[in-house]
Amino acid sequence: IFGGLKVAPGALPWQVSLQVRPKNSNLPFKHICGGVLIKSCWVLTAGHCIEQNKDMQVVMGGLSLNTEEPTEQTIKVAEAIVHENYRETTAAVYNDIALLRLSGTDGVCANETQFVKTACLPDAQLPDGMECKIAGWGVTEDAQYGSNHLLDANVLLINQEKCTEPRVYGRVLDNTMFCAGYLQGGADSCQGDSGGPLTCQANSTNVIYGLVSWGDQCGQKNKPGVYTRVTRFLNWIKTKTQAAAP
Ligand code: 4AZ
Repeated sequence: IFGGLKVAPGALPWQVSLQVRPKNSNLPFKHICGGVLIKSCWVLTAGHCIEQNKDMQVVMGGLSLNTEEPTEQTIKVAEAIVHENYRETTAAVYNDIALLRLSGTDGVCANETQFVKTACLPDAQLPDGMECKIAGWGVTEDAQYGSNHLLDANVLLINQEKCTEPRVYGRVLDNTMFCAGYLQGGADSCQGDSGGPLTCQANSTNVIYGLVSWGDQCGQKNKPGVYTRVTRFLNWIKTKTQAAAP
């Protein structure tokens, strides 16, 4: 996160760290992406965060990546479901969304606490210019390998036509994505924040409106962060999370 501040305990209880290691190894798990808890056994993340032939786990309820905190819950990923139309080109990433089914029994995986809670899905489009929040352990202006402490920053929802202008991203942007941040440069998501939440307050409820997806560098003028438009995937999320239930 560029232009971020340290998150306080319990402030973003749906934020997760997605971590991987080579299959069947004893190497330490490494943070690769963010994610967001939407149900006890389901985490939403970006499609480009899924690495095949790796063991995956999620850590939730923690703020620091290099210390084990008593508030943390670590759960193995049983299955990763990448969107059927996920596609990466040199210009953009399309349908950049995936679901992680967590391991557990009888539909209980994450336990709800003050530090671990699900986020709501959005039910409507939100207005341009609205202030929303991004968070993650990714690259900052001072830390090129990422931040040990969870950071967050406020960003503004950017008009789709504005973000499709040639000087911004042009026509590679489609309706499964939206831009947020500042066209003059400033607060932004960056590498390692991918898959993490962009949350907005709608009717005094936090909704997971976007997932960190891509962008041309970080914090640069006319190159705001691009987010997966979660409202376009509500049916997909519903279908997949219901189909695999016991
Ligand atoms: C990345 O490399 C990445 N500024 C993520 C987000 C942004 C740029 C790059 C947005 O994963």
